[in-house]
Amino acid sequence: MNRISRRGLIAAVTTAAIVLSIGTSHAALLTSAGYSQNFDSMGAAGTAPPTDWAVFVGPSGTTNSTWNSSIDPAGVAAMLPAASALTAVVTPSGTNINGFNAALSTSATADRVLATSPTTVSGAALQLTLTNNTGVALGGLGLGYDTVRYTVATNTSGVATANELPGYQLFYSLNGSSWTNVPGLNPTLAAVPNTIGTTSTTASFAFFSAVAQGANFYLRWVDDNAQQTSPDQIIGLNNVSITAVPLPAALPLLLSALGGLGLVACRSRRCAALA
Ligand SMILES: [Ca+2]
Ligand SMILES: [Ca+2]
Ligand SMILES: [Ca+2]
Repeated sequence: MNRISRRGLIAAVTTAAIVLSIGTSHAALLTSAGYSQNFDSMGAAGTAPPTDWAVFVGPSGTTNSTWNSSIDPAGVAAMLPAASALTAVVTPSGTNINGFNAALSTSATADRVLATSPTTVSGAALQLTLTNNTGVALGGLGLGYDTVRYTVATNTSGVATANELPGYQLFYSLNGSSWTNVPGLNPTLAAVPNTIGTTSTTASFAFFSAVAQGANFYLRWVDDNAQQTSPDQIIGLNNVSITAVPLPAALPLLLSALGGLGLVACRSRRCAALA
């Protein structure tokens, strides 16, 4: 191969790599030491999320009334990569289907937050791709994250009206195509009120099936596009921390994980059995 054709090949490969990188994310490793992301590496002007993160949006044909009482997993599976870059701002406002790189506050502009304010379609999602690199099969996850509440949602008369589905609902996928909701993490208005502030969530959950060492899995924090307020209450994700719940040593850890879910399960008929 002569020098010119080699250069052409390198250019072609580079171009292909750039095309492939648009709208895709690269897996980060989940080790036994855990995973954390505070989004501060985006800086004040960054227009891309960290490489292991990506913004997804509902497909055309969906609307703000697609999800009014619940977010269906098939609808989450149908979401598509956002078409454009993040908007870097200090204080997010209005609607923005591609997501914001926002400051935590005007007095903490180095503390960056990945924020959403879905419009037009069913909603927006923040996706994290991880590879199980703990050396053992994974039975579940311990999770911590902050939901930053930037605005108070109001109706067309300017009266504060809570979104039908407040905050982010968490879904996970073990194959990148089908998605499972973690019902214990679906926010209530008490947990994510229609006020300005930050909600810190700490929980754990078990996967429906173990994740093998070396396998990828995916998390999506999904923000419904509310029907009755426009824009939605603008929210963002900050300070994500994830710990592995390994399968072999699983019993005590999984029991504690199930215990975390039990806080919610206790509202159901199984409460008596768990108590
Ligand atoms: Ca941050
Ligand atoms: Ca919303
Ligand atoms: Ca809705």
